[in-house]
Amino acid sequence: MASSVKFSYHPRPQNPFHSPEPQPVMNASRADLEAYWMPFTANRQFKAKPRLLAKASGMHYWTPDGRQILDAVAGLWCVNAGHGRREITEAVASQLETMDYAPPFQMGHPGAFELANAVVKISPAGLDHVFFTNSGSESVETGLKIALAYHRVRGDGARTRLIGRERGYHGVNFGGISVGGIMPNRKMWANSLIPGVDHLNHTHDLKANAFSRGEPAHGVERAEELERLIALHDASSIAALIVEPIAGSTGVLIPPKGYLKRLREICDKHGILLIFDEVITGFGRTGSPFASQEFGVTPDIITCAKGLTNGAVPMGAVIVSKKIYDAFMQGPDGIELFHGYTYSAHPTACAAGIATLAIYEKEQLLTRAKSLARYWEDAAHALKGSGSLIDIRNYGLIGALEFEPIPGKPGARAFDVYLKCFERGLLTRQTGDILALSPPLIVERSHIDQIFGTLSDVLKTI
Ligand code: PXG
Repeated sequence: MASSVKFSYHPRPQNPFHSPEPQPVMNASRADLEAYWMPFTANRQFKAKPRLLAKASGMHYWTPDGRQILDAVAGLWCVNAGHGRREITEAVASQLETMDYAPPFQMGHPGAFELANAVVKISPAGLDHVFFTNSGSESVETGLKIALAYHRVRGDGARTRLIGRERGYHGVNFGGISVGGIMPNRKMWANSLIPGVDHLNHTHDLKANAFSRGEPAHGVERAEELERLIALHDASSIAALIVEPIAGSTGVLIPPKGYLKRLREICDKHGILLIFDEVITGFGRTGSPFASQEFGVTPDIITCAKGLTNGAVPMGAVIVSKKIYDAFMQGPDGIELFHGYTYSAHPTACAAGIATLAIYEKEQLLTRAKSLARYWEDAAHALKGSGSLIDIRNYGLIGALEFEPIPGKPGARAFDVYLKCFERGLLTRQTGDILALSPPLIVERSHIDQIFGTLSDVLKTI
């Protein structure tokens, strides 16, 4: 049966920065939804019963029929300064009017250099060069390519092997799914994954660590897996290890105490580069600008995206150490890295990034999670005991609830919770039987109360 979908907000409001009143523009039938092949979505299920968002401001979305939805996931871990920030809109509009596009190869524009400097300013000491991409996935491919090329330009070209981790998510391109550790993202392309990749075990251990607050106490020994893989392959064949400091997509897996430090030590001992994929943890999510600073472990390369532009314009970045950059700046003058994108450092994205970082600084948002972390943690753990919960975990302004799966129906319970939350005006993110939470960093205590109050109500129904 065709369902009718109303898009009741005018996509281009008269006032360029805010639409005072919703203006109906179209009614879409089921057929109108067909052409768009939605990413990471159950298309048929969705199109039979769509969930649409039409407007956003601050901590909230609105559905086309005007229902207000509290955003407990910052869009998709990216709208860290909250929705509809006028400073970003104005910067983007003004950039488009001044110069819409500039070629990034053998040419530059001021915004690219300004944004790179602004990123370096908040990066861990020693990470001081920035390569721009258009997404987290491209940042990962770029980071892996830089790591491989780094060893080669130094005359250590036998280091071709990459190490990832089970349950790691590094985007959807071939390098990223190869080092990534999510079965459905890999199995269709099993024969096309890049060769010479191995994986550490993931660190999730419910038996030892369920209901931990912050970093779990048990599991530092899992870092020794890296020594085992080195013994198997020999360090001289390994270029880099890539891990998310906190694994986001596979359900918020917080690193055990001391684990990341130990990985750094082992990498140092064997000349292996350490890449932190901070696409989610970057830009204030943990209470520091990057998780690297939060956990006191400096990688050689950081990959990031999302919060860099507050989600307003697609953009990613790869931040590398001086050691790495300098290794390429040797030999005869010429192109040092045969890599880049038509839209690397796109002027519009740079304008959005500069405005975003200015907001973060002015409002101290990159450390705001620290001051709210305890309140957030207490509110999350107050749910303990209700609704089939087998774990609650948290760090900074990240949280996750894990549910006992319904036998034979993995993911169904958390999806049910996700749908019921949405019906009650709360946007969360479901992955397997885990519900992830990561509100914009402008979140207030009253929003936190509402998030966990709604969850508490929903958990009584499952
Ligand atoms: N690395 C990490 C650590 C990510 O979290 C990417 C790379 C890829 O970024 P792009 O911009 O190419 O999507 C991500 C993306 C979820 C979810 O459900 C998380 C992401 C994407 C989609 C869903 O938590 N993170």
